[in-house]
Amino acid sequence: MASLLDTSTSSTCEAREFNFDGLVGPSHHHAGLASGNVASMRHRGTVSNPRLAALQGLEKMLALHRRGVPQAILPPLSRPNLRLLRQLGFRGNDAAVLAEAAHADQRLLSAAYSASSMWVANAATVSPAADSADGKMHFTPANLSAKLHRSIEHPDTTRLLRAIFADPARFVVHDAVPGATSLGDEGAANHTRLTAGHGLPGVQLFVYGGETFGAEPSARQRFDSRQYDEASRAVARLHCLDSSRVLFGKQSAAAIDAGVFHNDVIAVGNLDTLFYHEAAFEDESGLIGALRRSCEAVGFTLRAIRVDSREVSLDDAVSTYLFNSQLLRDAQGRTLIVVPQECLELPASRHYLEAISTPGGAVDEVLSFDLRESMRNGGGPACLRLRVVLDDGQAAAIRANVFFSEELHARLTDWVCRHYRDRLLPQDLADPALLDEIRRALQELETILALPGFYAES
Ligand code: SUG
Repeated sequence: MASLLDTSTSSTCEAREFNFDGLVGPSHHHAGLASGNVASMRHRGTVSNPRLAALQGLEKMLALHRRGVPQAILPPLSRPNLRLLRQLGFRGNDAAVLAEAAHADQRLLSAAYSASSMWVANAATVSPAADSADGKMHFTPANLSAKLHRSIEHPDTTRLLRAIFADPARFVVHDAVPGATSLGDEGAANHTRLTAGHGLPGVQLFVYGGETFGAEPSARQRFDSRQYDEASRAVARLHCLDSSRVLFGKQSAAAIDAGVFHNDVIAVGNLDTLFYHEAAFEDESGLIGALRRSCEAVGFTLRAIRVDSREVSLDDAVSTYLFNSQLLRDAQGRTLIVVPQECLELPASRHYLEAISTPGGAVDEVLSFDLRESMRNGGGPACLRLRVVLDDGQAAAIRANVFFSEELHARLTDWVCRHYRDRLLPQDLADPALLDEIRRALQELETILALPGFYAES
């Protein structure tokens, strides 16, 4: 078999990066569960539209698929998570458990019903085979231990990834890193891979906010870190990465306090390019210098696009999610930047995007999407996708019907329109009819996606 490290490989061995987008689940609502995430906190208790949320996500997938960007889908996890509520001492049949939980604390019910698995950038960290000493692709599901509603995701995420990436000769899906606060791991949202080509060896940058064995955060820090250095280091070891091609960088405390709860709110990389705000890292020049040297050692030159605060302030970066964009190369080799429409509504980010997309600029085209339902919970275009580099053999080994097509889009749109409500408030979650509606929907979904039994086991 030709090695992926071989740049002269035939086209059958050429690797492409797939964006696996999270399909928004039918219980999407705004519960304000994520302190440190200013959009989530601001929209607590407001009415959501799960149907629109799912359709907005599908619209983005379709548009990128039509541009020739390899696109796939990850289904939502089963909700409500009754296992959580039973573990917390609520008893009786399912309806009784929901009623008791609603009576005790509405937020527990919201946690059990949260559709947060849609933000699949937090599902796992992924390392392509080209970077791993054993020549396999590695996944480590994120423990998401910082927030209750997210900490319950990883057992089912692990099952899901093992069901999709099932071939043990090609894929390794690890267990999540143990879930202490000081081992918090939030997955690919804090991880960027830089490379000259998706199938070629790359440099992996892990960004953390907290230090497992460091001092307590100073009293001046407003929000806690969600990603810890030792969790990132564990993932790098699990993935059999070459330590000379791995870097660990610290987020700036100012960024976390401004609402950068994941590094992908302030930086995004693609191929040889890192697009970031000057306030992203604690030691910007040290980190970018080290990154440049690592990229040179692998054989390519880092293209760093740095945005300073006079161009776009830190607060504007957080409110527009300019950096939570997807930087993509389309089938014609053009560079696209996929942004939420909020970026075009604020003059600073709009002017910035206009400037970089003029002829000869860093990008060829700006694509904006209305993702407002997800944005109200702090999830932009980049949060909604997990990047997975696959060569033809790896792609062929995936039996689930998760690769995007016009047909899959049509089937999922029809499925969403038949099963999803168009209005949901946190207090509606106590309605036992919602549980039945969601169960029926998910049962049908596992057939559409050829993932037999996935929801039955949840
Ligand atoms: O973990 N929001 C998610 C948003 C995740 C965004 N992901 C990335 N940046 N990659 C979070 O904070 C809000 C749920 C609520 O409040 O109902 C929430 O979980």
